[in-house]
Amino acid sequence: MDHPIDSFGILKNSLTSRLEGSDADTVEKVMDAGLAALQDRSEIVPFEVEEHSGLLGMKYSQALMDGNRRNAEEVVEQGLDDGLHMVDVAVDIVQPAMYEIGYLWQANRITVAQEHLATAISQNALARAFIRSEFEAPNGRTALLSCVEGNHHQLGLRMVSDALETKGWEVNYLGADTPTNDLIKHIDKVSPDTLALSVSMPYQLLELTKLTEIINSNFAGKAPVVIIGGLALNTHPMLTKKLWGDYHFVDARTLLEELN
Ligand code: B12
Repeated sequence: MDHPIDSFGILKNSLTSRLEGSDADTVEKVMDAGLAALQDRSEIVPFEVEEHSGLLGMKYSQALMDGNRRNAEEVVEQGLDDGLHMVDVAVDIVQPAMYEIGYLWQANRITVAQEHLATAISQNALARAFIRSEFEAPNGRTALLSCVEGNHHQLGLRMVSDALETKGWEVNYLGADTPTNDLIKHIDKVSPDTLALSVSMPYQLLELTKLTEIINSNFAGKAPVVIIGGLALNTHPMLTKKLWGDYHFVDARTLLEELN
């Protein structure tokens, strides 16, 4: 993936070379302001980074910055030793650190390779937390979880899946970017009680719309309960008022607390 700063610079050169006089000046000023905002991290860090959970959160973040898997896993182990539930480790420690990785990538302060490494480290760390978890007895409920077609961000949905599994759900976790038609066939095949869909980028809401329309028409009367979540919905809360699903939850812990 290209850095937004590089892409923005290319866009600026391309636009200004095609324009003349005051049009070119205006576009140049607008693009320079955009570039300056991207370079100044204070302009682009919204609320989530402020929510680091204390020392463990900071240590975990540092371990990701350093690309140090062992340190990251030690932080997770420490959190569990201190009595944190796996979901708290995921939501309070791993998630904010991954958000921070996103801002650092956006600000061109870390490379795509470092971001990939941070994701891989977090996947391992979460797996360690999962195997140390206590699981409630099976509750007879089933969930099928998938990112919508085109969404490659699967770590958050994995947290949701793991959280449900600790509560006794039987989960069918498909991960990233399931083609809509195949997902429909799979819903038909496994008939889950609940379908959990993840959407990270605003444009992926189009695929969510298409998917939920097909579900409503294909499975009329016996459609699964649809739960939606992901960054696209969290950053545009006005979109979440049951436009697509039956429920929306902002993170894995809220889902556990509020889903009946
Ligand atoms: C890692 C990463 C990637 C990896 C993902 C790898 C993987 N295996 O998952 C890869 C390299 C694939 C990637 C690609 C891209 N990425 Co990216 N990526 C990230 C990053 C740094 C972390 C994602 C993550 O793991 N977050 C942590 C998880 C735990 O948080 P979460 O997803 O929000 O999940 C929680 C809640 O949202 C909720 N939730 C999520 N799903 C669901 C579902 C249900 C049912 C429920 C109830 C709740 C729920 O619960 C979760 C757990 O609590 C984010 C930064 C960020 N802010 O997230 C950028 C980010 C999302 N990416 C971004 C971009 C721009 C891209 C690309 C377009 C880059 C490019 N030019 O190619 C592509 C698009 C790929 C695609 N088509 O989807 C931007 C999006 C900006 C925007 N406009 O929205 C971000 C925000 C980075 C940034 N600051 O600019 N990316």
